[in-house]
Amino acid sequence: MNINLIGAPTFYGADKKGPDLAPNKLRQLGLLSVLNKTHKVYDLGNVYVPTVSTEDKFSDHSNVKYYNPLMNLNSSIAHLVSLSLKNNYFSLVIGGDHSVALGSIAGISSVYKNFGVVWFDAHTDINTYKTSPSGNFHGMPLAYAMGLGDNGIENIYSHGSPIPSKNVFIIGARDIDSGEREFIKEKDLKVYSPEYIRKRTIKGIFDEIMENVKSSGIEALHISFDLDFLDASLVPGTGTPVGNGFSLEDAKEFFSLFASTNLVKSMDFVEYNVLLDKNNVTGNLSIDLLDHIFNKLT
Ligand code: 4U7
Ligand code: MN
Ligand code: MN
Ligand code: MN
Repeated sequence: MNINLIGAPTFYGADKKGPDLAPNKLRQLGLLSVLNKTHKVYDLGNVYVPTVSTEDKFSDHSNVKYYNPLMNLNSSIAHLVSLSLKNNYFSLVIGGDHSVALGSIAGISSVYKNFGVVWFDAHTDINTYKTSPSGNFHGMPLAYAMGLGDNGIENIYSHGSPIPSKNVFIIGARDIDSGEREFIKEKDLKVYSPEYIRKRTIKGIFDEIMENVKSSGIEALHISFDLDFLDASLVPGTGTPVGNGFSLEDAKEFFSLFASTNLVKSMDFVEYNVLLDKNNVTGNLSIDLLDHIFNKLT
């Protein structure tokens, strides 16, 4: 297939430097040659992110750090993702922290009427400015994508629309804030905890999700992969690691299964913090994982 590679070099959503360096670091570690093995890759470079000084992080919003630059970045990402999908190009967004997933989802929503989001994460990222304990946007992108935030997805991308909560599948969450728990209940969100996944097996979870996908007539899937889905011991280079997570093999098994559906049209790969990494362990593991999934995608 044809892939548009889009770098989204920001740390603003995490308020911790390092994820901004990830797109270029992954290129250095061989990302392009891995993707080029079986696909034609167009590297569109990195989306522009303006420099904002730390004193100004709350200047646009009293509860959300770096609000305007992140909304603007997400508009640009949405536009690039939309153009990619319209032309039948796979869209691969390399973060950056997880705030950039909002742009991906906004872009996809302008092309597919009924699509699903498979969110691999130790967190659920559904805080709003009202519930967020940190003010960090990377804990909020799914809330904005579902229309729960203070800014509708149509304002971020005029052709976009919010994703219905029934089309969201969160895999691996194990660190959930109290405000998020309320949304999960209220919206009846599908959140698959490590305990539930271990009990039902990875194939069992996949089957359960695909039953939903089929019965809702979902025509495309977006994978949003946060590195902290993996166990903290495997990923020193991520900003908010959590234990009781998954192995590399688990992630690969999930990817193989989803790739086999032929529904996956786009992906985010986020939360690689280059400055926290030790001996490129997380960087090399990222390349290994991306190699695996793009080998399976056709
Ligand atoms: B990530 C947190 F409070 N929930 O909102 C928050 F625990 O993209 C963490 O999943 C968010 O890594 C983690 O700040 C965001 C916190
Ligand atoms: Mn996340
Ligand atoms: Mn996370
Ligand atoms: Mn994180």
